[in-house]
Order: sequence, then structure tokens, then C-alpha cells
Amino acid sequence: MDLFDKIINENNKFIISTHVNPDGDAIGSSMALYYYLQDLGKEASIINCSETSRYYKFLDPDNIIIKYSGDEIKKIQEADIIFLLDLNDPVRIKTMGEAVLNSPVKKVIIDHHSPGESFSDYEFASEEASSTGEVLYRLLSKNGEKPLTERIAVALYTAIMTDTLSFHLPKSTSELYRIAANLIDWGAKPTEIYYQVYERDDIRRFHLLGEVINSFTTIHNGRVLYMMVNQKMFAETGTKEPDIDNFIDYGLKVDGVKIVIFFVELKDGVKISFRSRGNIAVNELAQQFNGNGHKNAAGTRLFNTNLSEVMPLVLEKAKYYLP
Ligand SMILES: [Mn+2]
Repeated sequence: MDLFDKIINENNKFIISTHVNPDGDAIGSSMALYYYLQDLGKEASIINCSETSRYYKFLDPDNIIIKYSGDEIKKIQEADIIFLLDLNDPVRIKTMGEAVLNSPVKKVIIDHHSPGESFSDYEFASEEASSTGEVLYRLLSKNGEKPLTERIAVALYTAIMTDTLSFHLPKSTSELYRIAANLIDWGAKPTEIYYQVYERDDIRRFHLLGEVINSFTTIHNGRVLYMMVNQKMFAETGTKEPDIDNFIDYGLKVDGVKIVIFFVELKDGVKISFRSRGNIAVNELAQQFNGNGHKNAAGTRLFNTNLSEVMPLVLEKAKYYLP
């Protein structure tokens, strides 16, 4: 028996948790693992430090995901195993981090990010994988040999679809399409899942997107594009900071653009997100402003500053990262 099966067979009480502001991969993977454990007659709970966003609520029709309030510490300490999905750093579970780290419960990471500082007992992670959903697919289905139930297939398909932006990001290999095909055979419906995630958006978000797109400006010979949103735009459209999710990706759709920088005015500072194409390491650019991230996607939050102060500094530095 492999290690993963051993962990599940030899234990009975499981907690599943994932990172702050969970995305489709985080919620999809969590629900898939929850259903898998439930089908085996195990006791399982999902406890997250954030609310589930409206786009992924369809994966949790019975509202089993618990939002961490502090009262769940006992439950966390009495479990046999805590699964931490789609994360490599306890900082990413925010307020829950302390309860988890201080608990004697064995910690199991399932992830596809580059490994952080080790804080777990077991780790099932692959940097080559497109998503945590893909890593979990391999564990639960034994690389496709064992069919999964429909609700698990739906959850894993959603995880993989959202983390690959509908199967177009670089890790969308032919093997990944074969995985998707299996999940479809087992009951995932691509049209329905796409509708649930991408076609039920709030109109206010489009009004805000219009404002943000209007701010698109290119510099450094059209190779750097920056965009911005300020508190006035949020107020006028009735939106909040989480509503800008994915807006930055529109910047990379402009021909010739290599680096995109998104400035977000916060009440107490500025949030900056970076995206890049190919070999340009925007995490190094972000590091110059106290940030971090991956080569092609990074970010930072700066306090006690404002847009007019920070924008020229960042835009000037950006040119040194162009090829
Ligand atoms: Mn992910």
C-alpha cells in the first residue's frame, strides 16, 4: 500500500484546510478530498480561514465548509490528520496558522508550488503539476486507474480548469487533457462547470473592470503596461478589493506587453501586482518593494504610501527587467 493510502487507512479524524482567499483549485481540491474521505466512512471537516467566494459555492451545496472563528481549536487538536491543500507556507492560513502549528496533529501537505520551509510531516507535492487538483487526481485515482465518483470528478475538474485558466496556461499538457477527459467520463460537465465559475459574474464587477481597462497605459516602448484602481472607483461601482480578482490578466492580452503592473489604492496604502511573460522574473522586481511570488506572478502591499508616490518608482525600476 502506498503512503497516501496508509495515512488514510490508519487514521479516522481528518481536518482539511486551504489558503486565505481560496481559489477554485483550493476549494475544488478540498471538496474532492472531503468527499473521498466521507465515502470511506471517515470523519472529515473542512475549516478555512476565509469565506468561500460565490464562484465556488456550487461545489459545496450542503455548506459543509466551516469558516474558522477560533472556536475550532479543540477540533483541530483532536484530529488525527490535518491536510493542508494548495499551500506551502503556514502564513497562508492566516489566523489558523498558530492553532495548526501548535497542534500535535500530523500535517500533510498536498500542493503544486515550489516547496517552502518544511513544517509538515508528509508532503505530496509536484512543481510540475498544473494544480493541486492534478496532484490529488493522481493520489485518489491512482493515476486514472481507479474511477472516481461524480462529485469528486466535478470538484477536481473545477480545480484544474481554474488553475490553468481553462486549460491554456503552460502546464496544460496532453496528459492534463487526458486527465480532464477521465474526469468528464466520470461525470464532470465542462459546459456546466464553466458556466458556474465564469458566467455568473456580478455586473458591478464589469463596471469596475471598465474603469480599470480605461486606465491601461503602456510605457518603455509598449513593453510595460500598467493599470490602476482607486478608492473612488470602488465607491462609484459599489465594489471592494476582492472584486479585482483576475483583472490583471487582461493586461497581458495587449500585443507586445511583457510586464503588467496593477496598482490598487487601499485605505491604508497600495497593493501592487505583477505579471510577466516568459523568462522575466517579476518576483525579483516585487522583492525590491518588499514583495514576493513566482517568476511570472508576484505582488506586494505597501503601507503609509500612496499611488502618486509609489507609481513612478516602480515603473522606473520595471525597465531593468525587460529583455
Ligand atoms: Mn493552485
